[in-house]
Amino acid sequence: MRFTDVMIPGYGVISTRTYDGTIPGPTLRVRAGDVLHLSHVNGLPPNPPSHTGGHNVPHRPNSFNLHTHGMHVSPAGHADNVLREFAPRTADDAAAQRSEPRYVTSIHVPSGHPAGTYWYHPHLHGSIAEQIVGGMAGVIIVEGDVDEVPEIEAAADVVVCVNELKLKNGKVPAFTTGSWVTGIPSVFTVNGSVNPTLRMRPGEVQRWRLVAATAFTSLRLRITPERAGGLPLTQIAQDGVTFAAPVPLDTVELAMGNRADLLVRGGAPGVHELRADGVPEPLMTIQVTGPALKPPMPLPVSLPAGLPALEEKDITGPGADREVLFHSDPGVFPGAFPNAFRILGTGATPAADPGGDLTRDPSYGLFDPGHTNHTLRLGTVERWTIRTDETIPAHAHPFHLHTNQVLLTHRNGRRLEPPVWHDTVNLPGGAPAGSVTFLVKYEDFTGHTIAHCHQLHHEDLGMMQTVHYVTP
Ligand SMILES: [Cu+2]
Repeated sequence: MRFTDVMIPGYGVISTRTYDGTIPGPTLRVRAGDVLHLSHVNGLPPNPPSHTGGHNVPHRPNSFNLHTHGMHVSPAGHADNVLREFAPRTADDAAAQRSEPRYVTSIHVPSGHPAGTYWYHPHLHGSIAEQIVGGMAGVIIVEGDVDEVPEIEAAADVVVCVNELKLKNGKVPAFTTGSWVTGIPSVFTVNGSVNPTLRMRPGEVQRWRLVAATAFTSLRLRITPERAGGLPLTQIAQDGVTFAAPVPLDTVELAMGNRADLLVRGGAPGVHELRADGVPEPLMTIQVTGPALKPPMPLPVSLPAGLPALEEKDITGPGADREVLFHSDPGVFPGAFPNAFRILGTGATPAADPGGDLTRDPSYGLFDPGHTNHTLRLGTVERWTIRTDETIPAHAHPFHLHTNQVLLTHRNGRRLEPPVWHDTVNLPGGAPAGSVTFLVKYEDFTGHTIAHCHQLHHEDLGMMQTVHYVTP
């Protein structure tokens, strides 16, 4: 990881923190049973001198670590451990020309891990947003059963990684005020280019691995023009978990961190665009061109479901319901970051002064690395309901739990049929504000890790909780 000059076709050269000099970082391919060994050199400059304002403001912009988002792997030791810090050289180290520090990650991908599309990014509290909007994110593909479905095996395997960059004069500005996010428009790239062109033939089926490697913006994607027979979309997986059957759809909602695997079939020759609602420029242009495939490539009728479903009857005893509230208190703190982004309800971090003004309390509902918010016992099945009372329409709070996938059963009180596995579940703000309910079984791995809002500015400001997976 270094500062690198990167050419963004359609935008220009930018200077930013990268993995191996590219945006996105290199695509990693693994299989269930593999061990993923990664060596991380921190070639970034020394961190700025220590800051004021506590740990729930941006800090340590040149330290990082590694999160394998969505993967069911150990959160402990040298694996998917987001509580580690890969620090750069100190100013003294740099002056003495000591070598750049090296850190190692070793991740055992368990046998039986679902095959699908995952991603990786740094996850050090205090520097996540600034690093991800510089382009630090890449795709992890777990290969396996779904790839051997004949109709999918025949389809071109296309990564469509959407990165969201925040740039001023070709650089990511230091994250020094709370208005930083709203003050700079996002630049969206697909596989490192602004609006690249993808070609496909009439009748050809391609498999697109859509990855929302974004920090701030939830994407509601559609293909334009939408005339009948244009470019029909069929979803086969969400967040790395293959569906039991393909699902035709017109729009794809990807909150920050979500993935969707789609089968896309080229129709009549012509030009289409992949667009996100509210984003003025197309993300990608699709040219359907060349001789038609006759007959058109077929779509599968059934799929090898990535995970077995859970049901309400599996819930383990009383007390297995968690009610969590995402709540913000604007303008309550002194300094450059006046807004409090809190997680309240079951397991909330207690107030420093329980008798005082909770809206101004610097602890209440905010991240405290020394406090365990949720103790989760392996083998148990629980039901979580997450709500937001957020009234600011632009504030989406995607909830993300590390280590175990969650089965989304209800959105805004309405049952999903069938329920859908996720690792990140969006909670749209506005009136009425949203709620989601999911079932989750804690399996295989013990250790401390986190649950948090995947609006990563909120996360850096403390909208995060610790979870402790323990043996029963
Ligand atoms: Cu949030």
